[in-house]
Amino acid sequence: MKIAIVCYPTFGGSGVVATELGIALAERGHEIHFVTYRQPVRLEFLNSNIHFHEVHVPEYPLFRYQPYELALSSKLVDTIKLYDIELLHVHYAIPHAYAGYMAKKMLKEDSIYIPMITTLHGTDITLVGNHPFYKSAVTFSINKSDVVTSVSEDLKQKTLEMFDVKKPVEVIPNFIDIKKYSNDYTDCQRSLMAKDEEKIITHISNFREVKRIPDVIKIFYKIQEQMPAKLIMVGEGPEKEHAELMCEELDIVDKVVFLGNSNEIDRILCFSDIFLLPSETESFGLAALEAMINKVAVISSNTGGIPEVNQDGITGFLSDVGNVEEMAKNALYLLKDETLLNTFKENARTVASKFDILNILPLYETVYEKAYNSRYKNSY
Ligand code: GMT
Repeated sequence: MKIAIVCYPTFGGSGVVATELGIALAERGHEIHFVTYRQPVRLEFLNSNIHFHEVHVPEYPLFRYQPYELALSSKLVDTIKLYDIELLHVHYAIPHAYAGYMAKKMLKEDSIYIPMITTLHGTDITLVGNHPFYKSAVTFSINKSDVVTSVSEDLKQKTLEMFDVKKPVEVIPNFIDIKKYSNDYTDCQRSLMAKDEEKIITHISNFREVKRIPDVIKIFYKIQEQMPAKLIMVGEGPEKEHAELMCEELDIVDKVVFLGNSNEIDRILCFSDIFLLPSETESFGLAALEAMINKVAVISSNTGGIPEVNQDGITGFLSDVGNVEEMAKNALYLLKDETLLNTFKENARTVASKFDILNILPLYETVYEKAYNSRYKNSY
């Protein structure tokens, strides 16, 4: 099929999922067209099956806010017509589903019927979408999507609770491309990061408030009080400066490494012992899944969709949001017992394997076919 994918191109779960999905679909022979304002970070190459169309928003002094939705819907109409695109898949409802619906309506004027799949990723429902200033438009664009998918059962329930949704919501979990992780790195270069006796704790995120970055530092502080350890912080975002300041105040600067954004997270995870994800809310926790496939045990909060990924007492431990005491205790319990830690690491890999893209991709393909076959009965 010829599919247009709309996503955020930045580091962040929804963009990563959309990009990896597009790449995998292209490998299976579909023609994929990414439509967004910058080339997605995980999209390293373009070929005859993978195209990228940049949305430009011309600046005009009259506008206090530049109209991205308008530019996106126009770009979608032009791209869909030019490449005979058959299906539109938008990731993250705001404002993509809204712009996608406008594109659908414009195309209908030319008797082009394009089905739109909207994948809900989390904060588009739980944090941003639920805001009274956006809620009516988000509800409308969800209901005007031809198929709505959510990345976890928990997110589906939250969507149904928070919005007046008239469409069925199908759960298609996030995934991992296991073949990319089939060769164990032998060049882990652990010694570059830590001394032999030091345990390595890792956190990867976009450093937004919802990730509870201060909890990451607090948990690590308690760990390093009891054993030699290093904390690797990967990512960029608004909470990073505060985190660096906290490390100075706690006098642990020499034990914490801030690496910034990275396209090589598997190389970092390869030498990690524990992954910390104490988020306030998390629809799925893709970062935890990426850690698990790299055989890293996960200490996380028990919020949102995380329990659908990290299994308590098997792949790691889950605690109530903010319970840093318990999270540190659980981390130390694993770190102090090498055999137990190794069992959890192996379990993490086994559980993560169930989310292999080969199991998940056909679920999207089925949804695409269904939507395409009923394109003349689309929601308008
Ligand atoms: O805040 C983030 O982690 C980014 C955000 C996004 O939309 O890019 O992530 C959300 O989507 C990911 C992919 O589906 C999920 O794994 C994350 O759990 C989810 N984040 C939240 O719900 C906070």
